[in-house]
Amino acid sequence: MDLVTVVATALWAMLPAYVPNNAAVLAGGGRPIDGGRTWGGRRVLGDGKTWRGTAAGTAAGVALALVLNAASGPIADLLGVPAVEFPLAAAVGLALGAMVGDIGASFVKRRSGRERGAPFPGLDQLDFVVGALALAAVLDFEWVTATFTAPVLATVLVVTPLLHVVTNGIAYLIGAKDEPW
Ligand code: CTP
Ligand code: MG
Ligand code: K
Repeated sequence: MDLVTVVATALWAMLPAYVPNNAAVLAGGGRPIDGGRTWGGRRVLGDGKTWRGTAAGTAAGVALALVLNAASGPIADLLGVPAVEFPLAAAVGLALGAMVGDIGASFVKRRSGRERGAPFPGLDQLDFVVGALALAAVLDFEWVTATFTAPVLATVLVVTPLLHVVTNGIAYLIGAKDEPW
């Protein structure tokens, strides 16, 4: 696999996992998933993890995967790389998994005494990657192993934190997000 194919595959295959967090920021609000409950004197998840944000984020990721499937042939031809197609199970796994990974990170943050919005470098940038790949693997193991070869996976782990920093910085600057992480 040449470098262009590796990078194109990594970015394309992760798009349904990248979009949910941003959609959740735009759509978030309403009832928190933890219903305000606490554990050990701290919120289980906090007000930053809501049902509406989670549902909207998941829906946005799955919808994007379907749109990408419709466009993948011509774009792959243009780039001269093999097309990536998302089976529905993989699309749901990537999108919902990204949300679950982010929710899991909030659980860890609250247990370690970090208030809502506090940064946790490393976890903030990769929680959704781990969640997305893990749930996608549960729902469509063959697709994950065929798509995320070692070089593709390595590219994802390097490029995702960079993209996360840039997109969240932009979201902060345009006022969509309270913190730039
Ligand atoms: N959001 C949501 N539901 C989710 C994830 C995010 O409603 N499952 C919305 C919330 O409005 C949240 C915003 O997106 O405040 C930003 O997300 P994030 O940075 O993940 O949450 P934080 O508010 O920083 O909270 P935490 O410290 O728990 O990450
Ligand atoms: Mg945050
Ligand atoms: K987060």
